Amino acid sequence: MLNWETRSTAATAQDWLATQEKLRGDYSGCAADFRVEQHLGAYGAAEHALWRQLFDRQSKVARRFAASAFLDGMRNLDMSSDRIPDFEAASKHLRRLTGWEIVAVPGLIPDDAFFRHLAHRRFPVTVWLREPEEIDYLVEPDVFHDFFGHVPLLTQPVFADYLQEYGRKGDEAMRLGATKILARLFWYMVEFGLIREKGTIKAYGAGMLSSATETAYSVESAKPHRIRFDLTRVMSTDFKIDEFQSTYFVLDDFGALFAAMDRPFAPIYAALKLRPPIPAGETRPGDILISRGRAES
Ligand code: HBI
Ligand code: FE
Repeated sequence: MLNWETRSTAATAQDWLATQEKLRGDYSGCAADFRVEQHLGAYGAAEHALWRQLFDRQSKVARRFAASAFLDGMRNLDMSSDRIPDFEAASKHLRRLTGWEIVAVPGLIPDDAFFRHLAHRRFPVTVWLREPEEIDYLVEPDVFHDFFGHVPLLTQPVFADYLQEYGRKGDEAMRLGATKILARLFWYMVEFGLIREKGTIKAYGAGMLSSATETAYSVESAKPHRIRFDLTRVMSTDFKIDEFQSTYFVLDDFGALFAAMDRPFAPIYAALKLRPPIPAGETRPGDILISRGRAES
């Protein structure tokens, strides 16, 4: 389960921090773009052991339910299961495969900084690891969510290009007061995306694949709706951050996601601002339902 709000933006790290309720990371030493050093040596044995426990559990989940692109990505990164990964080692693989790299960050960063990193093919990964009692539930993204969940797909060229395009759209969305609308695309298609492979639903989203239970739910449960991906439909749809999703959007392939970015977004924002968002669990005429959920919204 993921549970964090989209945070606002600010001119400097200090200004931004002042507006935040309380963030968990240590932002004291971060650069203007929110980068920090990873300090691999600072993780203790107990943290590596917890990583291993999470990794073992989620690898099993992934083997059963993850998209082949995600599993390919795990192999490409040559991730070791027993230690918190070295971001620089993973970045070497990424640079070679897709030109992406990882930058270490203290935790959530402002939207503008986040968008800018993505636009430059840099993925921000949080340095801290959750505590043992948080193994199933986490309030902010940690290194396990960010690395295990997000980094594998960055080895996949089409998805990697999509994510850069998402970052590039950030500036305009902020200018037009449409960050929330754009962020739905991240939520549904990066955190909680499903894809059909030879007729079988598979998961590729970081939010579900870093969760002990939401992956199986997203793929197998009869409760949620599974609706074929449509850009404006996704961008019209509200999402909930503190419970399982009641709707998932399903791709036929990552090419469809990337192709959908090749159109002006400003008219979409303008149109969507004129009407209320579609509540998370509802369907609409015109939806292509891959499976209709049986939970009432
Ligand atoms: N910061 N570290 C981090 N990770 C995120 O996923 C993240 C963020 N800041 C903003 C953000 N996500 C989203 O709100 C943007 O996609 C809009
Ligand atoms: Fe995430």
